Amino acid sequence: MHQTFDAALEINLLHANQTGADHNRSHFDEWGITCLNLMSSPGAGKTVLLERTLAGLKTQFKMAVIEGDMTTQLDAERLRQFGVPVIAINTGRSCHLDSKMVAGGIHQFSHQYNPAEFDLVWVENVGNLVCPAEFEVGEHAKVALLSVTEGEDKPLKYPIMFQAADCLLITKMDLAPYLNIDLKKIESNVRQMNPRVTIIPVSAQTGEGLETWFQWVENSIKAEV
Ligand SMILES: Nc1nc2c(ncn2[C@@H]2O[C@H](COP(=O)(O)OP(=O)(O)O)[C@@H](O)[C@H]2O)c(=O)[nH]1
Ligand SMILES: [Mg+2]
Repeated sequence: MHQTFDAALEINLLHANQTGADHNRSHFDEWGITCLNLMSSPGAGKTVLLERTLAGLKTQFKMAVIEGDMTTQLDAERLRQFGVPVIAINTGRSCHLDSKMVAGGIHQFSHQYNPAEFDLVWVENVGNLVCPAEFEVGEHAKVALLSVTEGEDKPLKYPIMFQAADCLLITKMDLAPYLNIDLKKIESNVRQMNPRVTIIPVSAQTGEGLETWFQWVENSIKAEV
């Protein structure tokens, strides 16, 4: 009985969220902005990757960030040092951003800046390998990060995230030599969940794979204009 009620509630919740996400996307489309949603477990390297990406692509694209964290402005403050608009959203007890929260961020962004001047809005989602994959926020593509320290089995244990991803970054590749980790196994587990995903091994520390990642970002922007 309870299960039926919970399932109906969840369907309604996701449906309302989807409507909001479509609305957010229509704003981005109207302004010619591509929106990319970064998702991973806490500490996989989203903010450091964003730091490297903001620095690496700043001459090519005008970018802004919507930064989701349960509490604190710590990541937002780190990213503001790169001279881009950063809209911080604190989700409180919620373990993911939803489309309504991001709508609030978009509202703030479009009042403070001229959105038509921007090419790319990054969303850094709350660190969580489950819920963010289910709640679209209006992004054009989803980027999941899995660090080499998390183990080969995570794509099998958290399938929704890996099924939803358009691009999967295997992060912290510089640490791989120190770990007992089978990279081929990570890749085949990811492929088992999602045969069409683009997989890019990267290290924000050494710069490995970043050119390939930047190229993927550039192609996503072109695909949307
Ligand atoms: N060795 C190494 N450490 C990294 C790399 N990327 C991130 N880190 C470290 O991982 C920790 C978490 O990174 P952060 O970007 O804050 O992760 P987030 O929680 O996903 O945003 C920090 O101590 C980073 O310095 C990397 O490529 N190599
Ligand atoms: Mg972060």
